[in-house]
Amino acid sequence: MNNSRTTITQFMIEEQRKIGASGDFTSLLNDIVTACKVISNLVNQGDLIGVLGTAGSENVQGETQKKLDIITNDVFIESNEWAGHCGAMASEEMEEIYEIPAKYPRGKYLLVFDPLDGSSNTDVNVSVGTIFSVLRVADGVENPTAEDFLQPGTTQVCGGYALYGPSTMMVLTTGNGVNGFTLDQNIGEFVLTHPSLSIPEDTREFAINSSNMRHWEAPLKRYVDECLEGSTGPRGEDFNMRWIASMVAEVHRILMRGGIFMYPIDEKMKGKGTEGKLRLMYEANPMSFIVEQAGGVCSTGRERIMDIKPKDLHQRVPVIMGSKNEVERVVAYHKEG
Ligand code: AFP
Repeated sequence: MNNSRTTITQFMIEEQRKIGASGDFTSLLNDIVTACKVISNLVNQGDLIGVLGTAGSENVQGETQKKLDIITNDVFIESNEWAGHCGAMASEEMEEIYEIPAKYPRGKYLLVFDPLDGSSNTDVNVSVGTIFSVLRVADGVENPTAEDFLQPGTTQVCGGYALYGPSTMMVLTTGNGVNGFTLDQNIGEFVLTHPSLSIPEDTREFAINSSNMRHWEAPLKRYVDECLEGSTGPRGEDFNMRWIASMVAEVHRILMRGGIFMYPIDEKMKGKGTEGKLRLMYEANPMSFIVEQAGGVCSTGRERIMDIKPKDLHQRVPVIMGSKNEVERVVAYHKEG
């Protein structure tokens, strides 16, 4: 039993003191934390409160929305619109940005979120999560537009996720390392349990949806083929494979014990004119910020994810992230062609 507890609020206030910040960001984070606690509770109650199943609508990505996609999106907005910290919000579930209603003050941060990533897993009771990213409103902008959100990942003030698994956890970075907090259900607070997370540089575990293998580009096929050949192939070692279809759970595993996660571009996507499956602003950028801060590497195979200047709020990108030496190997295979 751990009696010396640092709550997420205490942790953030102490960080804020070190850099002499105003407290605005800490207050925003508090509202995000509240939203994630509400979502954790909804996900946990599931069918007891009738929130599972599809809503009968599609989101901007053309994906069937779950009831929980819509409910959790509303929870995030309601928790973050009133306090005067946000200038505007953007969600994977909404085509347009969310403007802060005129009755509330507008703040200096832009909040970007995927309220329930991996939501197709909710009906089968597998871990899901919330992903969020905080950007700054540019100086002099009073009424942010979608254009103001189109900043590369390197400008993020914070990247974080909440994981709704056997425990509810929150993992975040503000550019000074990565820390993990576990929700203590008895006191209703996230408590620091995983300080200064770091991803091992080497791994023998990879995660990819290999049902898409026949559509992959040659460098990706080569990498996965070599892993599958194991001790009898060029790598000379056996590899393990995982696929949860829930990016938050996947990235969390990599933070805990290393690994490489890949959702690469494939011929099928190219045919449809997209550049990948995962969304740059809602998934790839915040996760890249976390993974890089923990010593990992994140790339599309051709460029660093956080260097991409977004062209569109809902842009998709190929994602290869995790343990440094494996991601660098995949990038090297892309260079060789
Ligand atoms: P959903 O939110 O629609 O379940 O998508 C989850 C996700 O964006 C990401 O979390 C997974 O890694 C990936 O998609 C799974 O994709 P596949 O179903 O194609 O394997």
